[in-house]
Amino acid sequence: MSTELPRQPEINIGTLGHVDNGKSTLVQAISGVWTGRHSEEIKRGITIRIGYADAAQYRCSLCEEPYNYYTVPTCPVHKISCDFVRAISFIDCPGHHSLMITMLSGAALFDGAILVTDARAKFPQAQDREHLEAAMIMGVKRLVVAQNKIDVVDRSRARENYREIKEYLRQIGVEGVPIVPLSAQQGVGMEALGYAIHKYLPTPVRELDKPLLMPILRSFNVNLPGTKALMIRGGVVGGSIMRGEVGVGDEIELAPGLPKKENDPRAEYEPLHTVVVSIKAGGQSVDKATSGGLVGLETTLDPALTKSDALVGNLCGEPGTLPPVWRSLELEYVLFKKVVGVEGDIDVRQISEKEPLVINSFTAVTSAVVAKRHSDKVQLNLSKPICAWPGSKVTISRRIGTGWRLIGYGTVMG
Ligand SMILES: Nc1nc2c(ncn2[C@@H]2O[C@H](COP(=O)(O)OP(=O)(O)O)[C@@H](O)[C@H]2O)c(=O)[nH]1
Ligand SMILES: [Mg+2]
Ligand SMILES: [Zn+2]
Repeated sequence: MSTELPRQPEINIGTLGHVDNGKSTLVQAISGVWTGRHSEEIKRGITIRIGYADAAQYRCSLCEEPYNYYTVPTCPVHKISCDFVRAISFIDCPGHHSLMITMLSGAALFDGAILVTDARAKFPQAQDREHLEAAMIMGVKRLVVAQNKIDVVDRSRARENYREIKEYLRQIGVEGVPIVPLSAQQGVGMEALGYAIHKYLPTPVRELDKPLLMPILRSFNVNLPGTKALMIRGGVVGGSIMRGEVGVGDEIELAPGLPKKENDPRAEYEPLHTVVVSIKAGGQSVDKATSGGLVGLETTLDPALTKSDALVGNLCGEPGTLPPVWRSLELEYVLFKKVVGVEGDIDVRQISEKEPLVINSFTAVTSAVVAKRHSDKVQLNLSKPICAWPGSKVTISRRIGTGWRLIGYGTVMG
């Protein structure tokens, strides 16, 4: 079930929190969409890719605040039709601790976030902390906490856990965040969550007059095998618009593009220039799209170039306005004192020369080797180039145990 949206979503709300806390269940309870649609994810029961689900918010004029927000147009209590408030889009991040890198590429697109916690577990669990850190580095300023699974704890545990959450948020300097006790699975407390989303995750002011900037999160070949030449659709790229807008017929550029020698990531990269043929936003065909939700652009590119997520991590924008492309990157960096994404107390050791790291920049992920380090600056050789402005932030992850863990962040130097 996916309800028809009256409009393109206007805000991206990310989910944060430890695996199995109920992020995907919560998104499903609000939107009706189970984001782990891929067969492998269904088999393993965890979200692997970043999932999207859209929902509309409605307000009943007779229901009492804060229990007056619904995701259906008719109030289930009063059976009257509600006022449309706005359409929202959820970016559901993968839960598993080994998928931090994937989580980071989604976090770049969050306008606000819901931290989903498990009332049974002592807060914070390892990925609660790691996701919170990541969101703060990525500049996510607005947060709502969904204190989930209150159906399986007693009142005193629910209260104790509420205090754990409050105290931790205070310690890390995150103030004025609502904590909504609920059960996503039982659908209890969801109207109050709707109210908190409306009140604490407002739609940001958009820079519509700036040139288009859209980090790419998906790319596909939408043609079925054996499609006749005349019927072939151009390559499709999907992402979320950070600023500006895009219209059918617009010329766009994708950078860094693709390696000049096919399938050789060591080769020099070349940006792609193309034209937008059609646009999908909020599940509908539109002539123009702007920020909010996943936007799909059909282009005149050869679909072979966009197949199987080949262009994920590219920046899409108005030609000539995209940032420089870097193969070797100099960063001013800050490391955390402790590794946040693991249980226990592990110090983050200094970065050393020749060490392999992973860098996330917008939706791009690349492995890197440390070429040089002196005090708080590091020079990295990237396995794949990235497109980023001097001054823009990237996250730094290191292999610890079985996965890549967030250990700090850097600022691109010009
Ligand atoms: N008892 C209870 N179980 C829940 C609740 N929400 C989610 N779950 C269960 O917790 C497990 C993990 O949920 P999921 O949404 O996949 O977690 P995610 O890894 O954070 O996306 C599933 O078995 C859910 O059915 C809840 O409110 N109460
Ligand atoms: Mg999930
Ligand atoms: Zn009502």
